[in-house]
Amino acid sequence: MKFETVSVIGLGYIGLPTAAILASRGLKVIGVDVNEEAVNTINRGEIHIVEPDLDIVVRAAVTTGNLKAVLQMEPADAFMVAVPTPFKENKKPDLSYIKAAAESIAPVLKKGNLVVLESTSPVGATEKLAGWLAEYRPDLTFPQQTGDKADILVAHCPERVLPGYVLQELVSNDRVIGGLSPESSAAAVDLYKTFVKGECITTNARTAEMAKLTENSFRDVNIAFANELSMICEKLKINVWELIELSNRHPRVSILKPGPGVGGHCIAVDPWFIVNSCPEEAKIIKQARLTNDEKPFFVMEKITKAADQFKKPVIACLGLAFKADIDDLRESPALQIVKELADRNIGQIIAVEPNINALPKGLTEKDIKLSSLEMALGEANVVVVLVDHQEFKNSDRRQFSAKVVIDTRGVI
Ligand code: SAJ
Repeated sequence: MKFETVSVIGLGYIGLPTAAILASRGLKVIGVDVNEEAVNTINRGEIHIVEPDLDIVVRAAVTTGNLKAVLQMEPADAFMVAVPTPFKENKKPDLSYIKAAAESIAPVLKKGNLVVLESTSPVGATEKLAGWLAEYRPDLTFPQQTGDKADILVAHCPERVLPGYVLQELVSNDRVIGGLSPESSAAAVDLYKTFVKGECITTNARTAEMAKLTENSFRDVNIAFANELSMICEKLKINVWELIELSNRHPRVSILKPGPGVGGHCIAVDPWFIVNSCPEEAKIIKQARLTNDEKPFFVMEKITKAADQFKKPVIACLGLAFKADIDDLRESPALQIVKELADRNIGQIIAVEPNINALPKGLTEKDIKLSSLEMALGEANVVVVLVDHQEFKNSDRRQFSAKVVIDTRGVI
């Protein structure tokens, strides 16, 4: 199948890079977003998120006229849905953004169109999306009704890119493509082959949905193992970093790194989609989530105890991002720890985050200073390493001497 115009719905961390890459391959790309500021920024050839080299690709795509951002849906040959799929308070998946996307796509749908769901989704979400489209467009047929004879093709192709490496991974990663019909899978492969160098492997939509959730749950379970080890080692007075290094010398052991908890909007969220659909069966997956969510509190207790030794504790917290060398503070355990420390009122808190210029909302209201590494280390008596940013790894170790150091990332 040949595609000339592709609409990408949701111009965030996944949608915008995907739209820009498609445009760089000569396709006409219409990016749709509800955020007017984001739309205006993109149309100026600029970006509203941080991702290495994305600005260059977006500027080129806008300048050639192949990428434009709009607020209102327009007709296209294919629609790629890359909207958020968060969970609600009770950890149940919130599919309202997918439903809203279906509502906006439906009026412009034409026979022969392909709709691909890219958002990480609970099993059954692609069927739901197709169900909503069918409800809004009873004049068209869909794969769940007429299989390969359907007017509209629907598939799931979960994004799998690592923040910080999005542009490389978008092109090089293999893609799992799960159509609601074989025709839908084949059409989606044709679309992804325009920019993916990795293999495009086809399956059904439910397996594709579960594959993505499985990948992130696998990582979550393995990080939970490392985090549990770090808590065990604390009790047994063993250096967990040395322990892991030694154990990893075994040819079939490869333990991940403990940290202050698991952040980001993927690994801390997606396993709950499995737990929510199979609560009786998903025992390890659930426990891993609980263990990783407990880790920030374990770290807070350690810091509180360390601060207790000083009359006037000054606590330097190195890093606020959810992982190394990015500016993304979403669901960050480091941010959670810093916020909670300020609330506990245990001393002066100095935050060091080289990747941001100002403290985010939620921290500005609190008694927290944002400072350079040098200034913070000059003033602090307790130093907590929360993120393994390059700046911290490369710092002069002498600056840490005579301080109580709590290194959650094994940097120092
Ligand atoms: N972390 C550790 N120890 C480790 C590895 C990670 O504590 O050994 C922590 C990080 O510091 C961070 C969290 O886990 O707080 C998640 O970071 P990450 O680098 O493992 O993953 P994300 O969330 O940036 O991206 C993941 C990736 N999934 C997998 O590697 C299986 C990515 O490929 C997905 O596309 C992405 O989720 C997503 O969008 O779902």
